[in-house]
Amino acid sequence: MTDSLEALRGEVLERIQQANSVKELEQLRVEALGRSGSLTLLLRGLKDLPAEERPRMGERLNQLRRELELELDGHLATVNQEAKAKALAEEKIDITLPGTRFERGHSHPLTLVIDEIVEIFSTMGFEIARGPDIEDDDHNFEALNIPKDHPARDMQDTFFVAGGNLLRTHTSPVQIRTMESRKPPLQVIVPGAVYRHDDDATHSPMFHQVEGFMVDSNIAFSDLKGVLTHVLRQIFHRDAGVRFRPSFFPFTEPSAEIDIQCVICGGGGTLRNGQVCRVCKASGWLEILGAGMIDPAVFKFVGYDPEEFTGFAFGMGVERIAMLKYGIDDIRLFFQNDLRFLRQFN
Ligand code: 2NM
Repeated sequence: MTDSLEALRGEVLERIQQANSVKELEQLRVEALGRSGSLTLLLRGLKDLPAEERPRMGERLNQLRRELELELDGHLATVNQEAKAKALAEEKIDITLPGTRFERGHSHPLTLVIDEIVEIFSTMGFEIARGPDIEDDDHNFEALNIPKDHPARDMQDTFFVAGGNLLRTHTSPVQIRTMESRKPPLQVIVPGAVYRHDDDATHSPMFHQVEGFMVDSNIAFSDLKGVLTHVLRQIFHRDAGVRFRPSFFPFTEPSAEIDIQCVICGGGGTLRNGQVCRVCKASGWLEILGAGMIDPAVFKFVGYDPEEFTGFAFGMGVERIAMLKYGIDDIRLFFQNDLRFLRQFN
């Protein structure tokens, strides 16, 4: 029995040393010290010994049980400690690492130009109005003195939607709605998206305008000239020449097209290398604005007395201005969302 005891002691102590998990150690405890464990079996064998040997052997077995329990507990603590240290090392957070950087966005180039134009007019006392992209025939055409057979009404230019409505082809219907609901004096600009059936390097089916008007009891063509000359010089940051040419719009009379001296060649029509300026086609001038004195027919539609009020109105294309300002030769770049293009405006 002494031999079995020593053999059991050696085996269990070795297995305790080799165990490296809580689970293994608990299993070992059951196998060695449990109710049907090896040590318990030896204890049961005591009754077969001669009576005088039993107390001594019993005492040795109890001693071994205490020794093994101590070893098990000790090793269990070591294994637990090691597991904890390992978890801590693996889960360590380095709070000195830099955080995830989120890229900061910025305004679209067209937004930059619209904001700039709006700011210039705001400084002169103009308010900003907005209206629906989907309009009716009355506000988009009829009120603006555009007759039923006018080429601007051609199916090829206008996008129609269900119910006889259409996508506004200019922001003028907002001017009409403003005049319908309010009385002069009024100084209003209307920035916004407009839609025309057109698609090439200089035309997009959706583009942006800033239109506006000023109506009061004594507005003259000289007011139009002064306001719009100032605005153009502000937009292009130049002491550039400004030129007014007679033109025609159904909604204004008289009407003008307004040019600014070419921002590329400076008005000379040729580049420094002697080649002709392709942007102004060697003319030295860029058409940038349409304007005129609001036609009495428009005033009658909105319920103003043309004998009491006069006013001027104007319209400009935002994309064209942005292309000239930034030297962009294809309008489609504004709508392709290519970050290599857009990031240049950060
Ligand atoms: C332009 C050119 C000339 C214009 C006219 C009006 C309204 F509604 F007051 F009659 N709004 N905008 C106008 C006049 C627009 O764009 C080239």
